[in-house]
Amino acid sequence: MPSGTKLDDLQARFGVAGALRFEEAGGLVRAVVATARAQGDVYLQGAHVARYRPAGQQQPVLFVSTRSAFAAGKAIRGGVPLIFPWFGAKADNPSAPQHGFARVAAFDVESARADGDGKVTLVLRLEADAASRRAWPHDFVARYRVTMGETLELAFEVENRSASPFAYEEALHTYLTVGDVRKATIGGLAGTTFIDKVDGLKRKREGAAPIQLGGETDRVYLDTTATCVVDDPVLGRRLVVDKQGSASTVVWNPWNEKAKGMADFGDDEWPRMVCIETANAADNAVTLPPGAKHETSALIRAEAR
Ligand code: TA6
Repeated sequence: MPSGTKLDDLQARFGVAGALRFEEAGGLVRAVVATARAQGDVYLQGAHVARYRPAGQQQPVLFVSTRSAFAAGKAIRGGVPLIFPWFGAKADNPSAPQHGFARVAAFDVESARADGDGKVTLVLRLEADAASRRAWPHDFVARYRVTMGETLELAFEVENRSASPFAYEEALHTYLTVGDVRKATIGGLAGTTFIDKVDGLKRKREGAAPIQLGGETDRVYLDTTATCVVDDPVLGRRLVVDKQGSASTVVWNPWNEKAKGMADFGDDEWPRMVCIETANAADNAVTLPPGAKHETSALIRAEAR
């Protein structure tokens, strides 16, 4: 439970009247963006962007389950979980938490600013500590820049503070809201090789047509820098995910059976979401020499069809 002083201190140092405030919700601290351009929430736990709705959009761009936990040590089911430093199961330790530790780690606020036209930028920071070193024996500093305005810009930078190189995986694990995933199509991945996690990790090649999901889908598309476009005829909009510094894109929907097995996901919520994840995973893991930095960013926007 954050102490009042922590909130008071954050508000005093980083709050911006009419644009950015800090509050406590469910024992977690969140930054709340509220401007003429956008509304959104960023939890300090996991630097988790849990809400984003630009002005003019009736429906939020990001999906969050109504069953999600908002509690210390629990990842929020939706928004943009920040996956680092491994994706999925940890290769050398199956008992390690899936998707690394960053998404439940306590980030600090490094800076915050609001510019004249309703855009808010928050920079959150995570440094290696004894706990992270036990899970992953490397020294790093991670900085996550979240910019909310007409678009949502997420930029995750990792710096190697160790004396030797290290390799890591990462993903901006973005849950997008769609009217009905069975009617939406995903463009941008034609001809791309992917690892099919619902078919024995087989490597397959995507066809030429825009992707339309027809069942549980869990694919890691490799060696792709492409912009993905989710065309949503039900909500009458397209969601565009541009990216830099990312060579993998993950597409995921649990579908009905898998959804039933997820305590923090409503049985009937799966048609309203699709994950388009800006990642570096599997063959595309990042190797950083000592002192080097790598930034992975996604620029997400909604546009009329
Ligand atoms: O990115 C897709 C995926 O790796 C799926 O395999 C599924 O596990 C999803 O992430 C959600 O993982 P989580 O640990 O948040 O339940």
